[in-house]
Amino acid sequence: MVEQTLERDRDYEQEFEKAVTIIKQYEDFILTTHVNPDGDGLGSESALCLALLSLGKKVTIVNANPTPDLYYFLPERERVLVEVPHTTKHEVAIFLECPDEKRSGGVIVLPGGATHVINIDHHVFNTRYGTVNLIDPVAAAAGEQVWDLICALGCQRNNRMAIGIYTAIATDTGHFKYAGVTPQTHKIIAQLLELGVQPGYMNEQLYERVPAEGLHLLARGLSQVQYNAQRKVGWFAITQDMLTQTGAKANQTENFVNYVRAVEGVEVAVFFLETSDGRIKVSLRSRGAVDVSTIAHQFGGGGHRRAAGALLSGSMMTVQSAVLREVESRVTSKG
Ligand SMILES: [Mn+2]
Repeated sequence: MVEQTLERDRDYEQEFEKAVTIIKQYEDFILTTHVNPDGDGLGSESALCLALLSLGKKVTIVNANPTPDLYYFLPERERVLVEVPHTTKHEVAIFLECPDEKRSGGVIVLPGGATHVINIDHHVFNTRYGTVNLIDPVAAAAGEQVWDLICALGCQRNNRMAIGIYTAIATDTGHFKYAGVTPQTHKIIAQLLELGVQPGYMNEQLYERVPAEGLHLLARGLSQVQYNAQRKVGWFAITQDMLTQTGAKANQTENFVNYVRAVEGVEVAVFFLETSDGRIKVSLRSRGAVDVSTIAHQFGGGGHRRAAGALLSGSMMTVQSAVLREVESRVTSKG
């Protein structure tokens, strides 16, 4: 199957200029990203916050969920508030990779939550809810778009900003391995290294601080991986009981699904996580032939062609059978 060609919005350049003008003009900013924030959202927030502060702006960061322990090395992370809904009005709201405004978890309510809304995203599905919309599915991470913006703002760039952008791009590309990586990705990374980012330090922060409990939980999960008859679909689940028994935290499971996609022959990997409120978080990874974002969409979630997810109500059994049935049918038809 031929993959769709991804393109930037046609008016991207104009919208980009508008964003730069607004940022230069206003003083009071609020930044947010999607629920269960990841390295791209948090790293972009960190870098953009530093850039805005360096221009003398006032910056508030509000997310729907706390920052996972993994990202505690990010500059300005102590500034992140977890407050839903956030009721203080700000002049400019910047949404980082929220395909629609609700993905922020209701942190900023639109319309009316801010005078200007800058929507920065690299997802294909985006409802263009901003007063300015920077939508670029060619970007490997929203961090690439944010770096362009920081450069255009003319502020003094530094190592602390570079750490956020490096984190954003590294985590969204599986450390520069995935299909979304472009020459532009590496050009940006080169600039970040010139600002003193140490790849060894970043690797240690991002991948070599795995808590022992997390490794134990992974071992438990992987011992229960199942495959469909053709071995093209692989999956496993982590329950609240398994978390309690191992002492691991739910946010330590972020990369678990990738171990299954790495199995030879597997087209789609699925990971099911029982959340503390009894819902099931589904993570989907594809090798590329199957577009898992459309599957996630069908279950109320979203994401990218190769990486997507959704949060479902229902028992582990019901959710597993519904999702796996859909995945199987797509793998068979290569849709
Ligand atoms: Mn992203």
